[in-house]
Amino acid sequence: MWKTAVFLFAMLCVLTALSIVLSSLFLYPQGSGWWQVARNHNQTSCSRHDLLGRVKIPTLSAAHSSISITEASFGLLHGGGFSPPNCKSEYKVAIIIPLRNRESQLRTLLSHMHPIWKRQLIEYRVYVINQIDGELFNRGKLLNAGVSEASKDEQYDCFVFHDVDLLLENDQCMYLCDTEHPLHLSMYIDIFGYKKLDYSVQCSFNGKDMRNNRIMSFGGVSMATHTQYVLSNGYSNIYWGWGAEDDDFYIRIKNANYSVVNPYGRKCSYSMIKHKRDVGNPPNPARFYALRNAHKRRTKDGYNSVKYQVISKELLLLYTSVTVDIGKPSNELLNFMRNCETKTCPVNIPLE
Ligand code: UD2
Ligand code: MN
Repeated sequence: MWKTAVFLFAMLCVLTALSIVLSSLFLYPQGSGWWQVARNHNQTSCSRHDLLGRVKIPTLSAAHSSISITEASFGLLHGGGFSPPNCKSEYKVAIIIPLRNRESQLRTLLSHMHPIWKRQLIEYRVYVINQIDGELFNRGKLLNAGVSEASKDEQYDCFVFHDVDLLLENDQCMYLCDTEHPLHLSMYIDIFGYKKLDYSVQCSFNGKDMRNNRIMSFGGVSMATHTQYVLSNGYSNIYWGWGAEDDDFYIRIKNANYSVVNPYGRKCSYSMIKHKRDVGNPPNPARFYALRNAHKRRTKDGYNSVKYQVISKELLLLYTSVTVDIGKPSNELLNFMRNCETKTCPVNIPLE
């Protein structure tokens, strides 16, 4: 009796071993052992068969319907993150959205973009960086704070800097960084008649004219790897109010010896949600002066010097919400800005 039991047990062991060897030979042929199966499942690079090409831009009410919010949140991790279940994404991407008082646009953006990002099979998480009320808006400083806060959660190797009002029109425009160069995705926008934005021609970095009547903007949606961001020293912190912080970032990138690329061309076209200039974000009168001197400040003022306080951090269904106090411009800087508005800008711009 016990002999039969031992025999059956031995047979079971042999059969199990055999099935493991065979499955590792046929199912996982690249020399991987069965013990690596769980890991290898996730090591496969992602094939993006489910992309649709052009996508419909939602109306406001459609974007805010419970169907579209449910679709957007489906399969997301708490805090607005996603990891493709069957393959490995090339980068860990943090999508950073600077925000103040534009919650309705945020809902439209995320209900439109989450399904696209999921189809793109990228590993990502959305961080919304809210500036507390009251002072002049500062997009650059918020983005620096965003990179710093996201980096406390994970070792992200790719960062997207995303305006809240830009809706992508084609899901083949991939939100993946390039190790060689930073990317600018939002070069074709409906409100500019899809005229290609220009920043690369005749940009002189020694303080001469840099605009030459072109629609010049490096804002909207841009991307950098962690290394590119650190070597460029991120955004300048001194642009309070509207304008030029994006072009300053471009100058930093060029000074760090990178170019800017857009591998997807016109596929990366966007619709901008209609909006007026916000209260608390008037055009910064010192912006052109600051831009002309951007190359001089870039090592002292930027990601390496950003100061802010985290007021709260919440993991919500569609995003991680980080509210920060980024302070306000010093009296010296405010005086400088006033001078630029009324007279000419004084020579040295304060760095706080
Ligand atoms: C352009 C740039 C933008 C930025 C800005 C100058 C493009 C497509 N966009 O946008 O990236 O460089 O010029 O500063 O070139 N925001 C709030 N609340 C506010 C103010 C701003 O949430 O009170 C955020 C929001 O994410 C918004 C972004 O900042 O999308 C840029 O502000 P904007 O949309 O008013 O500026 P716009 O469209 O001229
Ligand atoms: Mn806008």
